[in-house]
Amino acid sequence: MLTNSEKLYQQACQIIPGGVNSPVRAFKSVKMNPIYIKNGKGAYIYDADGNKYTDFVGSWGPLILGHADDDIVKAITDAAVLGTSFGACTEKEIELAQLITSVYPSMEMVRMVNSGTEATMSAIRLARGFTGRSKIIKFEGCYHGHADSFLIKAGSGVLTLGIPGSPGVTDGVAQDTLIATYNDIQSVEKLIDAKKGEIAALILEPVMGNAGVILPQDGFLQQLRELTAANGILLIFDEVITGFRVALGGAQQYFNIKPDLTCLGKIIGGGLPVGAFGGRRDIMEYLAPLGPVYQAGTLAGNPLAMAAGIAMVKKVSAPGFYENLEAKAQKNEAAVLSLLKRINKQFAFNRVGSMSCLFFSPGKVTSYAEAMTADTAFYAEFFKKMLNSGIYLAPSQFEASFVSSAHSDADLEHLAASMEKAIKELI
Ligand code: KE4
Repeated sequence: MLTNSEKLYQQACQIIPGGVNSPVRAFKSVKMNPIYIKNGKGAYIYDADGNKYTDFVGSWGPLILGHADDDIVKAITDAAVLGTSFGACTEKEIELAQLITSVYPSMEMVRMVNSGTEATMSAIRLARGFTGRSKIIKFEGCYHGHADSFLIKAGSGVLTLGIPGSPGVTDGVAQDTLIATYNDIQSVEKLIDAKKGEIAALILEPVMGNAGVILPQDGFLQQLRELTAANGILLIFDEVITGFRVALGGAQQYFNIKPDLTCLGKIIGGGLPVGAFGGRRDIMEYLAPLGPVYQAGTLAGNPLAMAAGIAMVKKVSAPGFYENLEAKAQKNEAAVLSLLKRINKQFAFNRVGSMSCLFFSPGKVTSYAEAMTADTAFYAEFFKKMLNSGIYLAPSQFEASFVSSAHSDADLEHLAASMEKAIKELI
């Protein structure tokens, strides 16, 4: 007897490639078919078969307040009855821009777009236009969305010249992306020395969140800031995950680094499609219609998305919000570390604020290479056991787990107990 999720997946596979609108939702790396979510409220989601899960994915980061937050839903419905889109200027665009730039001092100006990919893609084009240079540096394991310049693998050879990471990405595009190693400043110095005067920008996730969670080692971000400034290279922080997540002011506030450009997404849309990029006024004024670098979007600054984003940013800006979230995240970390000690396992648990990752690795994870030592087969079995215990985690070892303000102490105790049961059954 097929479950409702299985029936829906079969239908989807007939008309949607792989049955999904984004590959990671296909649950391939946990070797099962995807479940279909019917609705969510607070910390919980409910699938098409009526199963309830405590959700630690939060739509991959946006739902720092949990699902269907009353204030966000009201903001969207109030906006909807006034019109869903105008393709013209609205006051809400100014309000969200003011809210963002007031907590991100490095963002003297900001442009709204509809996704994280649009934000990073546009920031790269702007950096190339502003500097007149063509090459960019990214780090192996950092994900910046699916624009061609980012779907690049580390090539062989000392220059680690990029090679296409996907069919459809041309060699011409790939050759302008150089690949460095996160937390290895020498790998960046080598590229800069080899391509003097050719590099427009260096883009990174200040805390890696797409290879699991990997923290910048002491001084790495500061060294990048100094190195890029000394070589006329724009430093771009991709804070699509970390923005409004690890602190109100994102990783740049948490680590006290001032990038030239910042990309945002996820949380600033309150669950609706929103991305943004911004930074130094002299760079942002290169954007059309003021400057020569073209960038546009029919639904950019959409009034419903702006309303959701405004409601979200106002709520997370409330005094004590991040302190309360940190207390929850610390409680979760303490439970995990206590379990690892009791079972005498060297798995790595990495956390910044309310984003974390438990790697089923043989040791610490401070680099992409170490993250790749994680046992993905073990993770797949762990994921299924957690699902059966009513816990919804990312269907991949190489993603982040998120605590929201909607998670109660009881939810965190449920997580810890389920984790202990699942791991003890598997080791
Ligand atoms: P979107 O285009 O998916 O809105 O954002 C791309 C992006 C850019 N930068 C960072 C640091 C990101 O994490 C992302 C997207 N994150 C993934 C999950 N980690 C989205 C999930 C998916 O692809 O379905």
